[in-house]
Amino acid sequence: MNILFLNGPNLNLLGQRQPEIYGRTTLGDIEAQVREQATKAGVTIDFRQSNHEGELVTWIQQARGKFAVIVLNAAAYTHTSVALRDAISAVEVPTIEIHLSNIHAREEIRHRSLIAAVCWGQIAGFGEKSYYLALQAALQLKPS
Ligand code: CA2
Repeated sequence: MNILFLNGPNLNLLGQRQPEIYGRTTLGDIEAQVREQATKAGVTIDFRQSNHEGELVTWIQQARGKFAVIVLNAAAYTHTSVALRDAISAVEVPTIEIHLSNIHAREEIRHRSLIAAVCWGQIAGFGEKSYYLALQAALQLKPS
């Protein structure tokens, strides 16, 4: 099984800015942990980050037939992107929406997710553990 982890804008800054909100762990640290856990579980992962909406759309489109599950932290595009929502709808690869922070407990602009309705489910508020929980969800819930 192959799982695609996608990360949206500014997540490359993790661990370097605003540690009070997003913690001190870098995206590279999270990738290393996810990779280790995936290897132990006998699955392969691809882990990518982009600050560009179109690149994320292209990666989602290209996931068809190559990945069993997409784990997506769309970052700020969560709240704005009809393009990402349409790509998730079209690709027919089960997609798990994740967030480090609990978006529902933050400013009102973050309460609405435009992608939630087309995702398999949402994991939010567990810091870097949101990524590890998403891996577990992908392993346990994957439809055969
Ligand atoms: O909690 C999450 O994972 C978010 O997807 C993070 C996004 C935010 O726009 C969403 O509402 C919730 C922001 C990612 C930016 O990450 C930064 C990390 C360090 C410094 C600045 C931004």
